[in-house]
Amino acid sequence: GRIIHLTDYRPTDFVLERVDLTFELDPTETKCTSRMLFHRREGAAVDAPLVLDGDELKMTGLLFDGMPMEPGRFTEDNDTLTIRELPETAAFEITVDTVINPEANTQLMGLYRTNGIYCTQCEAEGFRRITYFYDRPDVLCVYTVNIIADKESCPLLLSNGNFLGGAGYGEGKHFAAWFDPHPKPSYLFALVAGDLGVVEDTFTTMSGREVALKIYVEHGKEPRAAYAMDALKRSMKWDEEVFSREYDLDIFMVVAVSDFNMGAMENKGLNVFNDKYVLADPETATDADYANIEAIIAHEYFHNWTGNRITCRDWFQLCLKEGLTVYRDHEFSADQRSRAVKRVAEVRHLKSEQFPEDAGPLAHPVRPTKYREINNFYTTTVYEKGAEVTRMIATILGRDLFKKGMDLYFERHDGDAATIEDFVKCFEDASGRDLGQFSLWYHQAGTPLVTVSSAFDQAKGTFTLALEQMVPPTPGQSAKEPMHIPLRFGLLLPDGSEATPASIDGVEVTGDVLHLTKRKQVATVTGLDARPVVTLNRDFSAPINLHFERTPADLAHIARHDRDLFARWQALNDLALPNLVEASRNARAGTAIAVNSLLSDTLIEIAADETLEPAFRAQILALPSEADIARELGSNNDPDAIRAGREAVLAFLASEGKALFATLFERHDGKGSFTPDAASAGRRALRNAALPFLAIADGQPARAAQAFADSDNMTDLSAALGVLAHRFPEAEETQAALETFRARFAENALVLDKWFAIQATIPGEGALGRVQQLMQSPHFNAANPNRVRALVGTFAFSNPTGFNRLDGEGYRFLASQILQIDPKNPQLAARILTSMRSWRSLEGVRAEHALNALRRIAAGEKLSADVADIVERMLN
Ligand code: HT7
Ligand code: ZN
Repeated sequence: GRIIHLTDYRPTDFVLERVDLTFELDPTETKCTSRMLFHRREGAAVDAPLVLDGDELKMTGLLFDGMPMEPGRFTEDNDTLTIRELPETAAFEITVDTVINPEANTQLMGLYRTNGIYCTQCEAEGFRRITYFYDRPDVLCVYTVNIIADKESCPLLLSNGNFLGGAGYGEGKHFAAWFDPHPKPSYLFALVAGDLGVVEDTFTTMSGREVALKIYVEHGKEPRAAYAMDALKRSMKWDEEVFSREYDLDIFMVVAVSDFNMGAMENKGLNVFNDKYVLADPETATDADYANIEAIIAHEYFHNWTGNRITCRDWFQLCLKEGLTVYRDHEFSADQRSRAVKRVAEVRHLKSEQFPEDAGPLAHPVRPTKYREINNFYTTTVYEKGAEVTRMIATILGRDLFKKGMDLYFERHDGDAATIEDFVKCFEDASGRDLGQFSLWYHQAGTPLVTVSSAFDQAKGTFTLALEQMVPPTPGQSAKEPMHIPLRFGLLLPDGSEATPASIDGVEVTGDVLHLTKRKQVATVTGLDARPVVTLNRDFSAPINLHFERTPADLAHIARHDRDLFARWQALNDLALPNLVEASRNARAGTAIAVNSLLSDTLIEIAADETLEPAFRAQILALPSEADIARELGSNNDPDAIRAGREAVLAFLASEGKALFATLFERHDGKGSFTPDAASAGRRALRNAALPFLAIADGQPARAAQAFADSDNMTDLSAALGVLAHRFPEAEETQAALETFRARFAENALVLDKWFAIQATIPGEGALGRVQQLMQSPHFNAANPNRVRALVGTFAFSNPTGFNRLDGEGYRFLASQILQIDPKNPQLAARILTSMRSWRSLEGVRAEHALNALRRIAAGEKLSADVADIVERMLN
């Protein structure tokens, strides 16, 4: 494929005023008629042709102002339809007829069928698989959609906007018409037709308009959509209260489908969801599932303003809608739950997903400048780092000026296809602050490293903090400029209270934010009686790596006393990580492993602290993962040694804290009526964080088996099954529990995905054989993306020792899977392949095997652009 550059952007030669679409649905021969009204853009060349996008289309008719187009006036090639000799100024109508085979569409882009339901996915470039069109985000127009289909199999006919009307249509058929008054780009188009159940409610907006809310799910699953509906209403209310955003149609619909490439899609007024992010009840969904549903329902709803009303000029601006909308859904969840616990979870996710991306061959700026396949840029960098960049604007400006900037953005750009520059300008204009240097966060890839040292002069009462920043080189960017890094900080005194210094010089400080802007800076703090302990990057105010040599005693002090709960978690993490790294080195060298007693004491003390919320204490007990340790080690990694070192530390903690873990496990017994709220979820989380330690201390599966038998909700049940499977894979109890679970949930695809994922993450050499065996199971379905992700994806992403086998079999297995998935669903194949993005940080033998596997993929015949792009970047 061709490389697309940001600098090549130019507007279309023609303006599309409106489009009328008519679909006659059929499983294998759907007819689509598109009538488009165009006029030549002012300033466009008088002989410029109209060039429309297409992908694998079969065109059966082409009209110009209602008359068949003469063959000499148009050309069709692989991906374009070009029409010449068009009017200089007058408006004209082009009608295109196409025939589509939804049944054969395994890519799940464009119009496809899933469980008998017709459904579309148009972002980023799926609309061109339906008809020839200006399939780009800066072409906005109003849509009328007519849908004709078999009445019996498709009682439900949905599209964007407001319902105009419907009627019978010949024998056994009917039709429905929809009109969306809000101009939109083609990627927000949606059509759904089929036979589904519905959950209905209403929402009265801030100006008193009543909006009909409908969530469509498979018949019989309606009760499982209640939580999603509740989350939707809370999202609508929150967006009014916090961002002053009101919904703008008479109806808002959500449809859940079981075959979907991503989480969900924000089509105007008609969101389409992976059913995993809609369906929940206590028996089948975990607390994590509930939290995800809440976040994703909110995310897609929030797109109505950040994405739909204000959209992107081109796909390079993807973070304009995604980074901002993730920031908004993070804030929503923080308000609905515990802010600190939510922040810990966000940072854990950022560090485990985005930091490795930014440190490897797939690193790219939040706003890239070139791409080969846009589907590969729906990345954690665009989404999660993009959200962190938005958060930093809020941190630098403060709450009120941030709100003023957002208000200005909505006012100034409503109805626009905007850019990141437009967005940043709103905050500059609202605050008067220059964000020029700050904007480097959008343009420079790589996680900045901030190195800090400190000194205290008792005689003078001054404290100095020397800060140095470095942004590592990334593909295509070798030299970097210093960034504007906002660091929330505090100075803790020996009694845990906070010092108020007389002055701070050398670095700009606003409130509790220190603005690092140069490569090297020294902050001098005066007026201190005692040496303070510096707490830095509170709330993870900047997405950086921080190297700050601090004693375990100082870290324990922060972990015990900081008023920022997040900083307390971070300090304990910073105390644990070097210990785990050291343990891994010892395990590799065959030398003795020791655990710092300050680590075990502080960890046990905080986990026992009843004044702290259980969810936070559960986060404290979840030590840095094997992947976290690998990242800290950086290179020449041996996943087996990392695991062995971490296991030794866990064993020590399990024995030291056994009494506490037993208390936590028993006290927070999950029995009783289940509610999915954050406080109840926190109690379950703490209990389930204690269980693995107990299993280690017990050395046998009885307690976990009992927990499995006693569980009355999916959170506890799957946690107990996970402990059994991961700690005692060969035990009879485990085999029995796996079979009980399978038999009980054999008809529930989403729960079976958990069964597959738990087994895919059983550590050690035997994992691959188990995964291969599971692929032979009658429950495995290679055509369902959720199932493939649950088994193959989870194995490659989340089983370091199983996947990174020394003999390279894990990589060879993945290569053959990628080559098999790619012809059917390139997006899915490309995404799973990114599990190998850190292959260069493996030790030599494994790295060599990984390289060979990647080469095998690269040599594959007829690779999709998606996979070719990823594999080539990983090899470069
Ligand atoms: N905006 C949505 C992105 C999306 C998508 C992209 C490529 C291929 C399939 C897709 N499904 C959904 C999701 C979101 O961020 O809200
Ligand atoms: Zn989004």
